[in-house]
Amino acid sequence: MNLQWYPGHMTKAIRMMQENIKLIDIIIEVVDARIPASSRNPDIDELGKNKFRLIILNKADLADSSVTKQWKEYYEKNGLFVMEMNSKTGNEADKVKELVQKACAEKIERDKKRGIIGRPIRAMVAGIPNVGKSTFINKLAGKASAKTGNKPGVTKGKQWITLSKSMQLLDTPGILWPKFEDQEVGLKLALIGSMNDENIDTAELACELIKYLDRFYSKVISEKYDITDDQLISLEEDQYSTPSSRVLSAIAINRKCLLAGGNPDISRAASLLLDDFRNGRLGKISLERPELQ
Ligand SMILES: Nc1nc2c(ncn2[C@@H]2O[C@H](COP(=O)(O)OP(=O)(O)O)[C@@H](O)[C@H]2O)c(=O)[nH]1
Ligand SMILES: [Mg+2]
Repeated sequence: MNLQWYPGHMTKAIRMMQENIKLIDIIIEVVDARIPASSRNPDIDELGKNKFRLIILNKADLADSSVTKQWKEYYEKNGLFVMEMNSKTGNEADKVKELVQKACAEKIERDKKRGIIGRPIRAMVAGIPNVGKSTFINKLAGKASAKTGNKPGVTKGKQWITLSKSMQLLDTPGILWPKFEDQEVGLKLALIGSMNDENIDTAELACELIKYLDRFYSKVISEKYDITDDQLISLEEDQYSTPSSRVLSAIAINRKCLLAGGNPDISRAASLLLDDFRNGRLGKISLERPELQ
């Protein structure tokens, strides 16, 4: 998928959001639990300032659960309702519906005082591309009622999905765009695979991942690819190498990613590492922590 956004798309997306926000009580904002800050757009705070709010820390199955817990506490401190979730294989739809009712308790109470009973809560899902909005909607609806895939889906007209007698969901999610101005944000979106790898130097990206993992998950790479300290020391003979490029060389050698002359194929090793990370084969890893925000 291509995450290039142009001013025209952004304006159109904002207009759509503004239009749809008028119709709803609560915004359910889906973010990627591995990078909750980078997969959010702070404009949502302005757009949804008069709405109830629920943040879904989605793809929690791929994130470090202790860090996800910290994120939950962090956003709750900021007055938001928060839930971690695995929309793909999890079974948490009822819990979401319960939390929506809880988040909207004030409105339900207000309605009651005015003699309005049983008016359903209307919700809209929003988030940047690829965080799992469609998968989440499908899970909530209990059938394949929203398009999933790696491209933001386009649905014509407004359709409501009735989730229960007390909740309706707009079937078209609001599309937000990432904050590309920030290099770190772009890097993290690339790491989780939300940007097209075509225009990215994968070896450089893999080196960034290695540096981060070395800091927070120090044994993960050496254990996964059987790299020993002795092997890394022997690779120091290459005077142009850096600590992370030596790790990439070691991955290439140990996984037999070799060029015709027998030298390590760094770019293949980089792709292998990124692929293993993105598919959870390095374990549950979070790339952002609230204390570093
Ligand atoms: N592991 C995991 N993958 C997920 C989860 N939710 C969605 N996905 C995957 O993420 C990709 C993007 O999902 P999609 O719903 O199309 O994202 P959208 O662009 O926000 O609508 C798809 O390959 C989904 O299968 C989740 O909770 N866990
Ligand atoms: Mg979608």
